[in-house]
Amino acid sequence: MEKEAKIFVAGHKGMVGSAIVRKLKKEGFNNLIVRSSSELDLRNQESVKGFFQEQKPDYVFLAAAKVGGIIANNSYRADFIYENLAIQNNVIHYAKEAGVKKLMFLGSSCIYPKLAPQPLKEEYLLTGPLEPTNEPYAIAKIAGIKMCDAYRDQYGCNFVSVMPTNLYGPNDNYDLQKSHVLPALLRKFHEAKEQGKDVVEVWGSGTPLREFLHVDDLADACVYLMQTYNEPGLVNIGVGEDISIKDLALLVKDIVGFEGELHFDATKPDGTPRKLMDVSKLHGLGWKARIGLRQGITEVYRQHFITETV
Ligand code: GFB
Repeated sequence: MEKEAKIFVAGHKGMVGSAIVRKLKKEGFNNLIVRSSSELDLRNQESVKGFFQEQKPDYVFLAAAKVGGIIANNSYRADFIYENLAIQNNVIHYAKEAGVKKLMFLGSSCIYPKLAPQPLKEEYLLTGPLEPTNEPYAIAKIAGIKMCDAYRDQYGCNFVSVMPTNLYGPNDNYDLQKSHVLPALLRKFHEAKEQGKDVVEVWGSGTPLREFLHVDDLADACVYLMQTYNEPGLVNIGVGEDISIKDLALLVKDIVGFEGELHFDATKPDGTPRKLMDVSKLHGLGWKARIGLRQGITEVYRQHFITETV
């Protein structure tokens, strides 16, 4: 990727897109194109067609998506499949029409079968049934991977797919009904501490295992792979270590300094029992995560809850 290349970061206001923009700027890429959803509705075919015809970007990071935690995925099932399919259909197709040199499609670890062997190797894609709570989102993301591969096969497009594990970092969503577990726990423990509460509710049994990657590490990996990786299929982006939701809750409790108890709410779903990425392909490509979980959570906690209130 040349420093003066015209790079479109789709979804630049989200946690992932904003981290990619920060990373690109830091690396000296200054010819970035960004559009808010009110300026360009990526679900609208005509708008996306017009945008690509006019702008003709050289590179595209497709980080725009409708995302959310386990309850949001399960409650807005139609929106998750429709909006994600619409966004990626439009962006991938018109990127090809505009002659984009390379496009990176970002998926998710939930594309793998619910009970796949662990750690999750890239070749486990489409080898078994999906986790029901996020099946519509996963199906859309699987379609995105297959679409990139089909455009590579038929039209010779250099479109690549990367699958990040569960992410956290600046610009996350802290809405307790829609967010992922980490921002939810930070908010719940912080508010419980502020309000002098004795108990914090943690959804599910606490036994599921999840892997967490700081979004700055993800952005670093994406920019690195955009410059070095040109293959069909997919590559996992993760840290290669996981933690139980109970231990994560205890870690967040400790970082926040909450002194009360945890209560596990069994009426809420656990989701997939485990989804640990196999990162040997990624390591073989020359990239490793750097930000440790305690360090990353501590930074995010300070940035979001401490800095903003002083
Ligand atoms: O992060 P999360 O919502 O999504 O939940 P998934 C992870 C685990 O944390 C589940 C538990 O077992 C939740 O029950 N959990 C405990 C909580 N307390 C809370 C809480 O207060 N809020 C939330 N949200 N969870 C999503 C998928 O799955 O992960 C998406 O639905 C996507 O499609 C994303 O793949 C990365 O890891 O289960």
